[in-house]
Parts: sequence; C-alpha cells; structure tokens
Amino acid sequence: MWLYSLALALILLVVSGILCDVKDVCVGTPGLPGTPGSHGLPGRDGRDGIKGDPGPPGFPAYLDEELQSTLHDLRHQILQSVGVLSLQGSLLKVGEKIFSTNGQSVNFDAIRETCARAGGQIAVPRTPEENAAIASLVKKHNTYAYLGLTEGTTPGEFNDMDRIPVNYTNWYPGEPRGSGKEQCVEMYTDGQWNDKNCLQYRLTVCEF
Ligand SMILES: [Ca+2]
Repeated sequence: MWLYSLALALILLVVSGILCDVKDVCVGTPGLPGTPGSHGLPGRDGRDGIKGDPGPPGFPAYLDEELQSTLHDLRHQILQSVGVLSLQGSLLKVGEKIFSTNGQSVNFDAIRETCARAGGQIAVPRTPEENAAIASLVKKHNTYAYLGLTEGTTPGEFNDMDRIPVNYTNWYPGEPRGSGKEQCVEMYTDGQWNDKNCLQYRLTVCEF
C-alpha cells in the first residue's frame, strides 16, 4: 500500500514539473511578472518652509548716478521735442496740459476715439487760459471744435467725460438752450461755447 502511495506522489511531482528531493524545500518555476499598478493620487502639499533671509538693501534713487543721468537726458529730449512741436504749431502747452489737433473735422464719437487711440482724451478747458489755447487752434483751422462735455440728466447741465459737472464755462450769451436736444458742446472761433447735437463735423482737439 505505501509503495502505491509513493508511486502516486512521484507521478504527481513529475506531472507538476517539480521534481526535488523530499527533504529540500521545493521551488516552482517563477511566474510571469504582473502588469504594473496604476499611479496613485498626488500627495498633499507640504507645510510652508521657514522664512528666507532678507535681501540686500537697495540704493535710494537719488544716489544712483546712472539713473539720474538717464532721467536728465530724457527730460532734455522731451523738452526739445515739445519745443519743436510747439514751434510748428502741432501742440500747445498750458501748465501741465498739452493740447493738440490733427486738423481733422469728424463727429463727436470719432474725436473721442481718435484722442483715446493717441493716449489722451477730447479737450476740456478748465480755465480761461486753457480755453484760449483751444480757441487758438480753432481759429487757426477756421472751424468749430467739439469739447469734451456732454449734457447730463438735468437739461442745461454739462459734465466732463467722467460725468462730473464742470466749474469753468464760457457759454455764448443765451446758450445753452438745446434743453436735452443738443447734448454736445462746440467752441466758436472766438472761444465761446454753444450746445449742439453730436453729429456735426468738428475739429479734433485732444488733451494730454
Ligand atoms: Ca445751442
């Protein structure tokens, strides 16, 4: 009977491809490697690191000679350019403001666009001096100009482009009398103002 069992065990070992000494640990043939696992989710953020050392101190601008020299040159060049353009009548400097015209007459919206594209805005005289400067451009081109003013919700009340009522005005006697129908303002060649509809062709005067 035991002989039969031994023979059976040997047959099983041979069939399974594992033939080894009974006393040893039996080792099977290695299996094929499994497919790699999918990547895990990203980990959480770590804690903040410790604060770094302060950077080296900078120089105050007034001590930086190279910067001062560059600024001096720039100022000189700007003044030269303004001088040349003033001489040619291309611009008028009044205090901190510069007025300029391209000589073109277009409607109010087109003037606003042109001035904005040039980096400025449609001219608004805030003082008699500024009004006189704009008037000199108007007179030179022998036409009328639109100013950067429009009628507010209250008829006869005119605001600047930020919708703020203006302090300085220079209305022609009897104006404004459009009463809601004339929402723009034109300047006559003598510098006086008249409220007018916004669709006329008027001189483009911008301020910078
Ligand atoms: Ca009018």
